[in-house]
Amino acid sequence: MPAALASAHLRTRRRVFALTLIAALTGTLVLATGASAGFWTPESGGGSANAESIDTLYGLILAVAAVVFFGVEGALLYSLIKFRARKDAVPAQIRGNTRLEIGWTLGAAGILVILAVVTFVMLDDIRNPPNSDADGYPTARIVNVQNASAYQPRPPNGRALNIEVNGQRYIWRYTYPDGDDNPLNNTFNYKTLVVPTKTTVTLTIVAQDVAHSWWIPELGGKMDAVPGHTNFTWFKVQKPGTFRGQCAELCGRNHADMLATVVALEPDDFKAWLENKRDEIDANNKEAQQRREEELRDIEEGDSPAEDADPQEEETANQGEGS
Ligand SMILES: [Cu+2]
Repeated sequence: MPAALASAHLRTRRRVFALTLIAALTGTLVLATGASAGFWTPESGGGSANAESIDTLYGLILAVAAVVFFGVEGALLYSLIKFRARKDAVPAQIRGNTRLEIGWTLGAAGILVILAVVTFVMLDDIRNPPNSDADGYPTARIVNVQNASAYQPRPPNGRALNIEVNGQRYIWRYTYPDGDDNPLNNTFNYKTLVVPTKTTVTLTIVAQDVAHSWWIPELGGKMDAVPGHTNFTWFKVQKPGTFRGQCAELCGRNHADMLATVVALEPDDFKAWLENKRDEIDANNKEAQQRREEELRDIEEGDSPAEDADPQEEETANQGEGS
């Protein structure tokens, strides 16, 4: 019976194809979680209202989309099976159904309008930072950034810890405010952004060489760091913790090394860390100054400069890992 054999063979091949397809889809879904954020929705968990709102909004839209998807696919599968072709059966000849057509057009439009309204309501929490908690780190009024071409969102009381994030190949530099107008004597750190909890942290994002992108998934969306342009974002962490991210814009050969970490400390611990960092930088500057003076003296006395007097050393001495 060659015909029966051939059909059995075809069935086996179809089954293998279906199983391979399912395995491939499952594999893609499982592997994708390792490469991106959470399984179904964006990451959150730092307690920052912007990240939480993005996550909630995403979950909401996913739920509505799931209801629509399973509804449509269910009706489709039901119809396919119930009304499948049968020998000698002539199906009912139906042309259009005005009520049904108006119904699903209005239904779809209604769903979109509701989603749009909910999105705009929640956008407020995503864009605009709240005030710091009463027991947060003491903050100052945000002053206007000169030449900024975008509006910097502020908390209702106008006060936040405003830190400058500077993207440079292939490291992030963070500059902390110190209340005076001279940015050259500010405390700074590389790689790790240490912040206080319960405090609204606003970020002024700039780039020094090429375009980078600041992204800590658990603390909200990405923000481009573009040379000659200032961008803004913010977050507010409720509990101490470590949040990891990376530059999200291909910026050159070592782009993959451009990691970013945010470490949130209790306000008192943050204060101690900041003072410690300040002292460390002062000590390094003093040492560098001393070395420069020694070199100068050597030159004046006619000796050649010491061999270990590397002018770059001062710079690298300050680029500690921090925290
Ligand atoms: Cu980069």
